[in-house]
Amino acid sequence: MSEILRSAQNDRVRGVSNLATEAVALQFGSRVMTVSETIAAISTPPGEGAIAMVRVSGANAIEIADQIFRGKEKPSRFASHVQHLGEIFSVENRLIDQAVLSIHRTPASYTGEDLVEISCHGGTLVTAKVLEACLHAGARAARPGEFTERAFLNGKMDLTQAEAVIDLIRARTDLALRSATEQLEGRLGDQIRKIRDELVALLAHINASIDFPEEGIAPDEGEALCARLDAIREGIAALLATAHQGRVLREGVRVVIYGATNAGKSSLLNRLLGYDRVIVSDTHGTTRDTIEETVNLDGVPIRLLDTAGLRPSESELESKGIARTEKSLQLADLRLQIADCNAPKPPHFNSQRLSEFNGRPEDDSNKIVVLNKSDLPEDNEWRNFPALRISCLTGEGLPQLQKEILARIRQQNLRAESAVTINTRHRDCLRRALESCDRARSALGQGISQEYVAVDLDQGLRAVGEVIGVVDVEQILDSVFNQFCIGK
Ligand SMILES: Nc1nc2c(ncn2[C@@H]2O[C@H](COP(=O)(O)OP(=O)(O)OP(=O)(O)O)[C@@H](O)[C@H]2O)c(=O)[nH]1
Ligand SMILES: [Mg+2]
Repeated sequence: MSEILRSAQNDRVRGVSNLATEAVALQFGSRVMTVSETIAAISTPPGEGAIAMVRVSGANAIEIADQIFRGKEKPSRFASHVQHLGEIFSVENRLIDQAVLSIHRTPASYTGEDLVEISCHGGTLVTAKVLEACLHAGARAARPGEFTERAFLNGKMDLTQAEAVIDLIRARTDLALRSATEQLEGRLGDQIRKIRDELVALLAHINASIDFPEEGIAPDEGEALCARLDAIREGIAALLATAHQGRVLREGVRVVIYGATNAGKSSLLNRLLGYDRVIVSDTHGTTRDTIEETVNLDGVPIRLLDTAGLRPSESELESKGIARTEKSLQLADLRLQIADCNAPKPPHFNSQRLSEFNGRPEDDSNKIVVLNKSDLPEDNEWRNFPALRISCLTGEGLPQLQKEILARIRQQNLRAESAVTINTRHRDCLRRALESCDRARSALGQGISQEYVAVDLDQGLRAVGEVIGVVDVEQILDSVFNQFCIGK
């Protein structure tokens, strides 16, 4: 590559990065204004507890602490990050509670702003009064997730890290927790930045060849560009492939128990849960609605669904329940079809892969057939029938069933092996990025004008940037931070 091309490329790289930074500043315009307001919220869950915490963040946070706190010293004289015992007073000068207060000076705080944390006694009224004192002293009530939003706006974390905070709070298994922790540490963000940097460099190269057409792009260089783009596409596709696992980590594997009435569906749910969650009785059609509970099976979060038993029904109520069963089955990752081995085989049961419910052909790949009540004599119709035999009464066969559930989950690649997984928002951005890269790749391969390639790459760059919140951030901020609780 000639000197002039190289220097032009460097200019371009700078140009693209500067453009991205400017975009952030411009689009944050309205939010930057609101950031100067001081916010306050109760950061601990509602209800009674030993301790509750009220947080205040913003330019006036320490001044507000000075107004409401009385101790040996004023909070404004405290060293950062050191707790002090004192008393909280209302604006009417009434004692509210004894409390421990610490200040965290900007920028070394969670939000990046001056932050005050007040730990008071965990009564509903006490906490509300401490918050009220902060609001009277000049703070405004924080929106859900606003503390973390400020951390993001102040550059303390990228968007994927902010989202990891929610995942961390909601994690139900060790693996989900590890995944959230790693995302919080920035592992996903690092991978996205790497892809983004490569796209920026590639785009810069192509832009340089547009600006200096006489230099052109040599044929062998064209091949190298294609190879670089292919590598970028592979990186995006690899991250996209973790979407399924990400959903499982966040939401759990959907396992639906279904079958004829009285087969023992509710009994199985109770058995797998380890306690009596659902009513069990020998009346056919006991369960009318779908009931969902989560269990942790060897580190995999499982969303177990008990459903209304399948049978031709005259009752409108029961038909509604059966319609819900059908809907759950459509969304299932894994289906447990259960039958009573002591009763005759229901019509269509698993024969010619026809659905027991509607007689339509069925996909068997994500189905485990279970014969329940193995403690009772087996009806002749079930002789040699291939199915897992269990007894919800004695517990026989249940360990094997659990093993089979885990094996199927592994088979379907639902179990996350890698701790870096993406969520639905990331998937949407990365899908668009991949599409843009695909368009750029085919244009590049066909020798179509470089301008078109550059437009596609630019779109890809923006879509990748959205994942970490580098461009066009405003519209996605609300959807991210609205999921938080107030005070986080
Ligand atoms: N002997 C024996 N009885 C069982 C077993 N599992 C369940 N039952 C009995 O079978 C009857 C039906 O059990 P449920 O769990 O309510 O069955 P279900 O499939 O949820 O029934 P519906 O909700 O009506 O569709 C109850 O009387 C249970 O006690 C088992 O393994 N052995
Ligand atoms: Mg039931």
